[in-house]
Amino acid sequence: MSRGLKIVHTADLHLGVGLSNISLGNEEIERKRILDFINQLKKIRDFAVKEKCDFFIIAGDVFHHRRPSGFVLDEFSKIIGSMLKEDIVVLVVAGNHDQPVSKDVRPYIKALHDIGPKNFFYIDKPTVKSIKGFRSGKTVCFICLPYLHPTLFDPKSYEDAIKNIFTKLHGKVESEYDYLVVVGHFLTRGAKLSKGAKMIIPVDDIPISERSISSDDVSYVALGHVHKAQEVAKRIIYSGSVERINFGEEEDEKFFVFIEESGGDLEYTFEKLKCRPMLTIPSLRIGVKGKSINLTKAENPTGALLDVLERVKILEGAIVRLICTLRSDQTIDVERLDEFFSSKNVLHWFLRNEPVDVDRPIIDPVIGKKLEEIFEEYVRRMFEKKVSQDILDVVLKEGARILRKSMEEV
Ligand SMILES: [Mn+2]
Repeated sequence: MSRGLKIVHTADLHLGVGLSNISLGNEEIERKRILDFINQLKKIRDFAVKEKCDFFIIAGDVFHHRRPSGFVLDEFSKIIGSMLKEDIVVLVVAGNHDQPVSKDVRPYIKALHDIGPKNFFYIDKPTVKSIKGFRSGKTVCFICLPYLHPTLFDPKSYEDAIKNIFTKLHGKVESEYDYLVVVGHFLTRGAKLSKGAKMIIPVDDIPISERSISSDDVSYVALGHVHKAQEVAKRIIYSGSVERINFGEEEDEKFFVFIEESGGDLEYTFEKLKCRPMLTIPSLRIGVKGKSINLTKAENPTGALLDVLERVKILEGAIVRLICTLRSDQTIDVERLDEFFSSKNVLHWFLRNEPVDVDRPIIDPVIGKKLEEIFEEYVRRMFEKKVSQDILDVVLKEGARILRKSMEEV
């Protein structure tokens, strides 16, 4: 009896990150956190081995940093090696984090590819590749679309450029295959972002239509880049990241996707990954309203804060972010909070002191002007008569957007 084709699709492993944009400030905690991500990959690997999958697809962003540590590189290599031994084909299509910033630099992961294992592929250029699965004997033709940086294109025609690349690759597809699968790393227009994902997607990303990278004969589109798992459209899927990468993903559940051949077609299910809880206090999710815990009127701010915390359900192993508002003459007894949180077995907690009105424009205290105004003045002074009005407008608009974004970033 012939076996059906089986594929696992994951993406956005971001191995090596503790929390993106946030320093945990403690090596042991960082290490535990890095292991969280590695352990998620192990779980997915175990699933693929148990199910005797043909293909293990990673749709970009393997390592968080362009120079992963030896530990992270070795752990990844061991996990991949154990799948290769089981005759699983591992296909990695490069995400933005996998690509070097300069042409002269090579990504570490390419070294694994260059050893030349028969069933490991790292693809960093748009490529068509037909591969026969060892288990099912079914041939999958992969159209691989690594992340293509928008700055390499005219922003107005970015989407057309991607669409042309897809069409060109599609034209190269030979007829000898059982299923046609696209693997890509892009922001698509239909994608929903995690609640705080503004800070995860590169600021210069240009969303493209999911239709631009698919066609009717494609059985499945395996996407990476957006960290929230979702079906953008039928057969067009983001597996999402494997762990919550920062507080922007606090409310996300995490998954990988299991794809199985059924009646001449590919069906897919989201497989849930248990991951470490993250908790911002206050948040409506836990019934504590407001943007911050206002302690400015408390005589004993530590006591008042602990009163709030006593009412909250804090999950074991959580990473907790406290947002409080304190007067400059008030202090919090860190030792008492440490005691409280270690009694709850949290992995890590930290406190952020927010000004009372977090929405107010950011004023430079010396010049007394809004940062956006200062930026505009500077750009006008430097470039007003040197570049066209069109370019000036784009610079001002984009600059203001990046400024606002950087202010939001936590
Ligand atoms: Mn990405």
